[in-house]
Amino acid sequence: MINIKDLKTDLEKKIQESEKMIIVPHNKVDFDAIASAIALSLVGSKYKKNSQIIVNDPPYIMERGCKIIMDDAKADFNIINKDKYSKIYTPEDLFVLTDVNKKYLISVDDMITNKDKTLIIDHHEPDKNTVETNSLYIDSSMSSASEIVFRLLNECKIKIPQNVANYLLAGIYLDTSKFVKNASSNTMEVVSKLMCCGADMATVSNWFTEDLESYKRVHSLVSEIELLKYTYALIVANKDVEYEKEELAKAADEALKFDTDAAFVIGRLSDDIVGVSARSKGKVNVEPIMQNLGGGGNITAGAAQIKNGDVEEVGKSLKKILKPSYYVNR
Ligand SMILES: [Mn+2]
Repeated sequence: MINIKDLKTDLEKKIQESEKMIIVPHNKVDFDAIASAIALSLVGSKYKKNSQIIVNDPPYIMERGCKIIMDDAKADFNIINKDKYSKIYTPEDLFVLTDVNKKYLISVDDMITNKDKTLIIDHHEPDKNTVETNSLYIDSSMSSASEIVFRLLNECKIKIPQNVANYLLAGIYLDTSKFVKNASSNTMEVVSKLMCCGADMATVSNWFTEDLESYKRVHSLVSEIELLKYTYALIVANKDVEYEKEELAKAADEALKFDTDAAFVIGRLSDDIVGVSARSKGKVNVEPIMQNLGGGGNITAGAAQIKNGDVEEVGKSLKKILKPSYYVNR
């Protein structure tokens, strides 16, 4: 658990000592990353400091809803790519990472050199790839970075405008899988307060409508499901089709709708990389299974990438690994 007062004191001090604040969400921004980033720049505004949000994703990989938010926000907030930022970069800039703490998930890793000028706000566990800083505010008991940043704004007594309230609600809605996972009573209290700021559930849920083509691809993956021993489910995709990591993850989520405790989806991500996505309902720990394939994760979700792998070969080795010993004793 983090102390929001400590976070407020630390961030405000760092903002006051810096010319500008550079806010860094993870690559392939999602609602939680972009919403928490936009909301954070309100803290900069309180101190009349210029803040820039770095989004370096090519537009074609961006989800429809994130594009809507970025278009809507660009009148009031500075969202720039790495190229544009490099023209105004100075080593004294304050970097604030949100919804991310790993070096390989951000675009400006090479520009962050001073750990006293770096602060991290996140709800994902740190590891050896975490960006170096003395200001690490990670709270995995929180539903989302949006929830943490909402509490921070509240602590700073910053009024949240209606559009930002909607973004933060979208961030929480995404990371709780529509209030099903990790939504504590505290989370729902934040949701209620956001609605008092004018956030509207219908507007936000409309940002989550799916792209039909991607839906079809995910569902054709799910139709390949094979139920294995010990109620594990396996999907081995056609090796001639290239998938997005997110599509494999969605198919694994879908597969859990059936009578299975854990689902694994294997598909080709690029010419030479095979991806594996794993999901569990909680009885099976998928983390060590993914570690076996060189990846990682937690009990209910994990992934691995195999360089120069073959989809079918990975399927065979996974079948050998799947033993009842991965059931968590309760
Ligand atoms: Mn998040």
